[in-house]
Amino acid sequence: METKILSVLEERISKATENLIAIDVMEAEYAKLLAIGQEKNADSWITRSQNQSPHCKFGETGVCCKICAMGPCRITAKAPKGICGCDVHGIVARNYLRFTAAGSATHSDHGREICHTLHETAEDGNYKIKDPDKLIRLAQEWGIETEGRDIYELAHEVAFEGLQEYGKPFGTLRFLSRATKERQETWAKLGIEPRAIDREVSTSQHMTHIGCSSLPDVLIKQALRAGLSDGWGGSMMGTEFSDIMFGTPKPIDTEANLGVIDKEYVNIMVHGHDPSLSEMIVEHANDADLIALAKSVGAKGVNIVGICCTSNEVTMRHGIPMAGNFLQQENAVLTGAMEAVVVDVQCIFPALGPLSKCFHTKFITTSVVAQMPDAEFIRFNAQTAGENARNILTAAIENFKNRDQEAVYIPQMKAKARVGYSCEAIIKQLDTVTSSYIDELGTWKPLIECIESGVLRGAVAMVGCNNPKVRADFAHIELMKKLLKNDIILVLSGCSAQSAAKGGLMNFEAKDIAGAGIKRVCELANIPPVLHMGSCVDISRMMILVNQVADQWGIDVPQLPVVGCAPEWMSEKAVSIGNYVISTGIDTFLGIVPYVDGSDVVKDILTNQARDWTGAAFTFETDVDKLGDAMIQRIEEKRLALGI
Ligand code: XCC
Ligand code: SF4
Repeated sequence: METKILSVLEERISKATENLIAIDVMEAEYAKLLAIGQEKNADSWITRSQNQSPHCKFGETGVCCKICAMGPCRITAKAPKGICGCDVHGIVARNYLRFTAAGSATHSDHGREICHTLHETAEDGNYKIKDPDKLIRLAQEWGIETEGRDIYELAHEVAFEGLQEYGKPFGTLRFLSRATKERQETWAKLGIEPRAIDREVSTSQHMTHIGCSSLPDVLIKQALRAGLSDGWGGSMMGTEFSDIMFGTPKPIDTEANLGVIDKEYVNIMVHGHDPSLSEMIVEHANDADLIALAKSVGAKGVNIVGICCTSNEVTMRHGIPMAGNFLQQENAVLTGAMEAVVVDVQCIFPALGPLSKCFHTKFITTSVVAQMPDAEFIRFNAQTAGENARNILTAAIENFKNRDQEAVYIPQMKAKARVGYSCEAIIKQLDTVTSSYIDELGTWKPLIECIESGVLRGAVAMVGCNNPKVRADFAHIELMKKLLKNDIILVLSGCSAQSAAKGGLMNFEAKDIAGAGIKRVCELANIPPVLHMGSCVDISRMMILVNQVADQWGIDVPQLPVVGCAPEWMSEKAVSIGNYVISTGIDTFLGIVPYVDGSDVVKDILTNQARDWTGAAFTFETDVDKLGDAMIQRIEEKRLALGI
């Protein structure tokens, strides 16, 4: 009897998962690509990561200090203090703060570049204003006169004011006023309201210099502050100003996984984070003369595909297909069908240059911030952007004839995905399904009602990278499936979003693997069960979402049945994000433990004491199943506390 039920169930599941691509299917394809690479003497992250194992224990637990030249000092039972007398808690906390500050600086510098691009916009320039309404709303929010003004003059003033946020001598960040009153008061009371963005990074460096702070709680509070200056400062500006220039994302269909690379076309992979370059490439990819050139070399046209957050940016706005996420970057080259890899900043393997040399692929770097060996450097800047993009496209197209078409191997796997869920787009989608709020268009009330009634148990914001320490994409996809089955809706960004897209979870049909509640919501609202909210800087969208929801619900953010999760994270940026997410009052679950294991005090602050400060804390759990259970349990605890 039992077996019969089981087989019926299994049949149902296998039918439902027809549209999903299983991880072992993906892995079998990657293995084929790896073998192709080995024949060409290419190395890969898999072999390099084996060579690096086991990792240095001192580094891994955070107990090695090389902040001054008396060191490096490594803390052991025999040597419990550094030469200056700093104990293990001070060392671990200082390392943690520096790690955070680097992440905050990286996101924020990306945001600053976007401000500069906004400052370059012109009626007849390379960059224009695509969402003037959003620009006007933001200008009004900042108290800038909008009446009767030229849109570009206004854009330049807003960009200038944005740039001021990086170094203003007095006051705190403008965007803090977007948080709930309770959040603002909590930050003020704790003394972690971020001042100018660069100031928080500099102060973090200052505090960790030899002879400054070594009290762990003081250092971790500064890490929260530096994180907040990213999430509610640099990243938020990156998101808002990108929307103003390139358009605020709305739902759009696309495809994901290596099968989006097309043998008949000139393939160009855009990779990195800053959309200024990729936007230009997408804009010119269909120029008539370039298409003619592509045809003249025997290709059907030009096919742009994305990797990492650059991919998220262009897929959200143009439906450009996603070739994959962080640990997929080498695979895309290994297909042998990539004419050019064009990169901007962040998360680009320096391995791509040497790897490209094993094929006909051109590896083109474009930013002074990210220069690497075996690359062609085409310096990209806002004034010459159109011309730069056309030169890059031309070089890629001309390279098509050098491809060894016989040796090409493109795994034929790709999944459909619907992407483009900015806050504006989600609200609009909710408006279309409910008539009872017709006079309250633009509210989160339908969503609140779904959660309050228990149709949706809660939400998880799943974000972050891949990490060779764990099976690539496995934690992302398994957790998503588990949460969906439990009627917990997902909002995604970064490489987590690409995991979902590659596996088919951003397809509308994926609702069939979800619980009855989510399934109903998906059908009513015509949305997939996991919503792509964008790149990593776009986690700022999630911060706005939860604060507006809390505000309209009339409760505080830490009370919401919502948690954050980065199951496979690896970058400094991810830790900066974690800090601002817990500071915003959202419990955050990490599947990889940061370098803090060496200090029980620091670990306790992050996983425990932080909750007394901000209403939220970290949970570190490397077992995927337990991580999922812990999130579900936390969400249910929050529901119970709310009496819903
Ligand atoms: Fe990088 Fe943003 Fe991580 Fe992906 S998720 S590996 S940081 S691309 Ni942000
Ligand atoms: Fe050693 Fe102190 Fe210098 Fe760190 S700051 S390297 S613990 S002496």
